[in-house]
Amino acid sequence: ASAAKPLPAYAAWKQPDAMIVHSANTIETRREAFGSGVVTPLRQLYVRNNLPPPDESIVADRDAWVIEIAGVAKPMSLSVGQLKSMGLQTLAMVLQCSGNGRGYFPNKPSGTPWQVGAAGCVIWSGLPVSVLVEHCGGLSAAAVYMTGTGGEKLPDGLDPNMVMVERSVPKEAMRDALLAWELNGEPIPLAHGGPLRLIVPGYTGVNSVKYIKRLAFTEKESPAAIQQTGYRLAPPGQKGDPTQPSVWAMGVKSWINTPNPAASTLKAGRVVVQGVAFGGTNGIKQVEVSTDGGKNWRKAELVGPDLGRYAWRQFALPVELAAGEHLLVSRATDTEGRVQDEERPQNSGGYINSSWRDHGVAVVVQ
Ligand code: MSS
Repeated sequence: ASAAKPLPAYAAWKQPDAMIVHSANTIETRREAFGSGVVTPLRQLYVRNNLPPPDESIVADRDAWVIEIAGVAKPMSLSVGQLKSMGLQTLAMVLQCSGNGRGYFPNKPSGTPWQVGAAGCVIWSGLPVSVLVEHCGGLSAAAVYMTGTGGEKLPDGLDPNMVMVERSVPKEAMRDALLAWELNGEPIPLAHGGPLRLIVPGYTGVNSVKYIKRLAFTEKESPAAIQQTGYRLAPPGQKGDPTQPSVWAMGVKSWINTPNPAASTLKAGRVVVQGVAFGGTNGIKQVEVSTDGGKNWRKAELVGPDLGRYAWRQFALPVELAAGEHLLVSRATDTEGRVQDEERPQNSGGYINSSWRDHGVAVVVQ
């Protein structure tokens, strides 16, 4: 086996044995490191950057960071210090990379082969975008999308549209969106988008733009490649293009974290099957567990605090396992009755894999 890659400097404070370092910009939480608390500790939270993060100096004076607001009746620029005087909301949310679960696509799409760990359930505090919009006199009549621009310094000599992180989501997504300055009760670390991050709850990670420097309500989607051709559900073998669906809202998903063969060998007898389940923009109604690869199902118990519709729920089911091989799987249902898919959605980017079959855990009991 090749030696584990070290954590990059900007994320050196992460817990090394909890993480899989795919590259300096793609760092995954190990399945066995999720633990059994509902909130993912920051030292265990995954990191994904499309561009290298800006210099640490941008978080030296957090309140001085300025964001430009456009596509509203009264466009303006506001500092984080000013935003803090305008309102406050806190929400728990599953932050999940669009490509989480890509590692289970058999055709190996290009991109990081994430397993389950490009996700976490975290708590953001900041100003509701709806309050900000009201402060700015309301949306411009032409607004269709909410477009956020990342504050990275772009490499010289390249067409900005090819590299910049600028994402558009339907303007309706502003309903519970935040401009956040705090994560799990701390100023947002640079690695996770401090000093200011757009939070679009229920949508995949790429839509929550870090170090946001501009929020615009636009008539058209961003011209950036990351919007036009990236993060599109392209049929297998095809390139992304703007006619295909954009990767926006997340689907119903669950997976088992323990038992996990990577962490321990199992003795016959009672084990508690535990994991997490979330519904994207909806809460979770129930989770079923199967120890025979989906032939028979039993309802698990939802445990721990319910932190709201955008958070994940933990589930647990004690089962008796006999010696032999077992395929443990879980299947979630959201509050609107949508059931987690059995199969992955085939697409060339390896996005939004919510397949319960792919996320099963094979255990050998002695
Ligand atoms: N933002 C910015 N500005 N930049 C970048 O790069 N990335 C994305 C988001 N945001 C970016 C941003 C992605 S892609 C993701 S996932 C996320 O972020 C992550 O987060 P964290 O905090 O974890 O790192 Mo996929 O869909």
